[in-house]
Amino acid sequence: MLPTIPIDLRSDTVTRPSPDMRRAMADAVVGDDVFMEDPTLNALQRRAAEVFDREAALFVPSGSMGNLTCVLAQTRPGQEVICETNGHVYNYEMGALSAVGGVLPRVVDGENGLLSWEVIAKAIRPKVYYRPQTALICLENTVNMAGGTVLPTSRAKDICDRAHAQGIHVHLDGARVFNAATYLNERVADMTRPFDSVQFCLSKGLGAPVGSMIVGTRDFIEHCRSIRKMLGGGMRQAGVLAAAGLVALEHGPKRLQDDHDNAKVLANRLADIEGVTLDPQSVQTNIIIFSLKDSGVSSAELLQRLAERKVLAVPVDGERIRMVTHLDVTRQDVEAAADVVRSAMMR
Ligand code: TLP
Repeated sequence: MLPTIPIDLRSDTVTRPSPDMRRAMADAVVGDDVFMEDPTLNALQRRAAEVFDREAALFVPSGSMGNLTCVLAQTRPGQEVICETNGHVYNYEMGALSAVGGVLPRVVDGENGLLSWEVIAKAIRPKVYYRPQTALICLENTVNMAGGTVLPTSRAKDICDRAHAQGIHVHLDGARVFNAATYLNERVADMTRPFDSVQFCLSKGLGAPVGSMIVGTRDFIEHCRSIRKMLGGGMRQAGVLAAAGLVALEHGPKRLQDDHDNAKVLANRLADIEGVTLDPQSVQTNIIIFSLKDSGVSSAELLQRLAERKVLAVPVDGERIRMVTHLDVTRQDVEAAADVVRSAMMR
């Protein structure tokens, strides 16, 4: 039987606020956050700092603005930022690094999206006065376009320690860092301690409608507050959003294992379909990327057929498709979605 309402596997950004979250938003006590007088927003920022064991945190409207704010706070025009070839900050943020920050992205290939010090070290510029200087390394955890792969904490620490020894800062695009923490069964505070700055999203797996957080030292966050204002991200009665963020931060992480389990079920079923290339073992969190290479079907064609049958996903390129599980997708949904892919592959 075909699904009657769309099963939306395009992203974990598509979730809708739960009734509890909506109630918290409606009841939120608010004030003007440019005056730093929104009690609910201040509570969210205190809570995020506490969860990450940091001095301070700042609410930003999006993950992209969070990343850009952290880059601007730690670089000068003409300097370089090392990031992975398929990294979000390089590929999906409108080139803001260069367009707004005037910095040069220096992209290097990771293994399954994961960088190591050996790879990074080769890209670090010599300290010669006429060469652009490496100011920042940007890591991602989980790695979205590698299929939600997880960066081991020991590797992250190694990179941070060695970068710091050379005076280079390290930023974590932790849009889905709670998914990584769930996979590793570690605390986000322990996983992210060595980073100079961390951005994480409330509006992905955690289920809030809007918003990301930056965490760091008090001085760093005060600097980021000015940059956020410069970028147009100073908000007024943002407590209505922060109320949703508080619910997301308290309850969101506890249920991410369900999304990972559903992704595994989906991956196992997809891997069984003729024409689909996918190693289900490679699926660690809530993102699945499968290939249609050699199947004779392009990703655009299959996506069209899926949409006609009420299953939504996104292309990675001409032959690869991404599916993401989230709180608005059930076990029955992923089973149904796999059946739909099977029939759509036949035409
Ligand atoms: N990712 C979105 C798309 O932009 C691709 C998605 O559907 O996965 N870092 C990472 C690792 C992300 O995956 C995203 C969003 C962001 C940053 C940006 O967050 P927003 O969309 O809030 O600006």
